[in-house]
Amino acid sequence: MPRGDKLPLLKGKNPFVPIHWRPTLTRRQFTIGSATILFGGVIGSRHGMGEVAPFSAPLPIPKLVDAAKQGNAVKLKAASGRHAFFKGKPTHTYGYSAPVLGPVIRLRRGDEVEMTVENALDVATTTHWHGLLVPGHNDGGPHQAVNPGESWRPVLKIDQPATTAWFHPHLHHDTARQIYMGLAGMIIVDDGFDARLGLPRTYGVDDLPIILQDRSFNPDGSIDYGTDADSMDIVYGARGDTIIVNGAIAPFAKVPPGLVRLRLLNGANAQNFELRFSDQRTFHVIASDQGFFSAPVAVTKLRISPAERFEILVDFTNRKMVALETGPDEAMGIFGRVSADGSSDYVPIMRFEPTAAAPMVRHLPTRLIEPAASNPDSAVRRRQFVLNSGICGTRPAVGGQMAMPAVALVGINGKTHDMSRIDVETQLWTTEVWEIVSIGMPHPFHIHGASFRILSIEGGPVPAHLKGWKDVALVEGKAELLVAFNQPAMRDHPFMYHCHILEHEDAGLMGQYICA
Ligand SMILES: [Cu+2]
Repeated sequence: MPRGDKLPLLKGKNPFVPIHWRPTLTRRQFTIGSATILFGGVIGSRHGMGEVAPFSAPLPIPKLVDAAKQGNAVKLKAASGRHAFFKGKPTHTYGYSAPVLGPVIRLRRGDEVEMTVENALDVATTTHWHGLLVPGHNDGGPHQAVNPGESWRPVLKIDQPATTAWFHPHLHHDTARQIYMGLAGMIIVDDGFDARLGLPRTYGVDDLPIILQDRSFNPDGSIDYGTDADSMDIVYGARGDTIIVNGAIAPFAKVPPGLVRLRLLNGANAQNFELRFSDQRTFHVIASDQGFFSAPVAVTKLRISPAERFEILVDFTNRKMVALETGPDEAMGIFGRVSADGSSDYVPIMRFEPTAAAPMVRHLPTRLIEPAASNPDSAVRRRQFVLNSGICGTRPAVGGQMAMPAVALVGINGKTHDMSRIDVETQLWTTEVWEIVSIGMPHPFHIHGASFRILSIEGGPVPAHLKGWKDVALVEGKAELLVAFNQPAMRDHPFMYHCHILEHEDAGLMGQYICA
């Protein structure tokens, strides 16, 4: 266990640097600038990558591992690999049984699945099942390090409503780098409801995994992480200038006309994606982190924060090509702008190209499921958690000045993470109200082994698409969560709660709770 190790050193390319620190870098430079798309130009030239035409590569569809079709035994091998983000420039990466990322694992509710994680890396790792409700000893948190050459074999009892979850490393002080190198994969929990509802569910055809990440690359194509020190990446989290979708830059996806289901996962270290379609069409959110809503929610924009998942239905009946775009990170104020003047503020990250085939699914259901009820009056206790990432000033405001951040303790309630300290004790089958307060900047707050509903944001109402059961929530200012504790965790394998900006987590913005 690398406790007490130095923090990974991060190379500074952070665009969220106050202007008086870096007077020349005022424009957020995505690899795909909207202007270059408009004029059919090339991308990547800023890095000397040569010509990479947008929408020239198909969206990679990770291999589907359907656990039930292989005796409910799933093997994952964490290993180094090589993956060509740029043609002719293979990049050193990490992946699970793949050069980068990993398979999409489908698990059925009611099944017991033996997962085997083999560590073929030259460093220790852990594998956390983010969003699966399993006991602490199976959760894959920082206490479950798997050393190089060793394997870990938890047996997971799957008993939760259908959802889109994911898996990723959680080794304390090395989580951010390992995920940035490529270790992440999606999990689909299936309970049969989507078939009954007539939702799109043909994997890779009208049911697509969309794993959104951002990366910085060096001119030789290598991933730019951990080579130089820049405290700004720790303060704001590492944010790259190139967006990748399932490991590809600006891919296209052929889709059938009619309704297509996208399982969106923000697998970025720190970036909030502000999604919309280039024609600003309406689409429907049908599920968040912990499952389906009672009814689809119509939106034209959707913010997805690190580790969040949303399932959306997009109607391609008009057979027109359309790009999925991301805009300025509104949670980051002036430093989240794509362009300095805010004019060309959205950039395309991939394109959907409807085919001439017949639509597979035409009708949007009006009702989905009846999610488990939640009653704030049932809460047995109220707690407050103050998340501080070490910035003493207020969040950056548009047009505002920000003071030089003072060095402050990174932690929760004034305590930096300590693997030997249990911070909170909860009781099984109870609910509590957790009030989360973000200091310095918005933090995406995640709780292991539990699901919650957002009761209020800044004391006010919650938007419809954030009212479902979740396990991570971006907290700007203050939010109240009603947390349901239905999984046990003992002292030797406690559950974590933490900020999912991975550099914050590694720096100690994390606590531990037990549940019995
Ligand atoms: Cu944070």
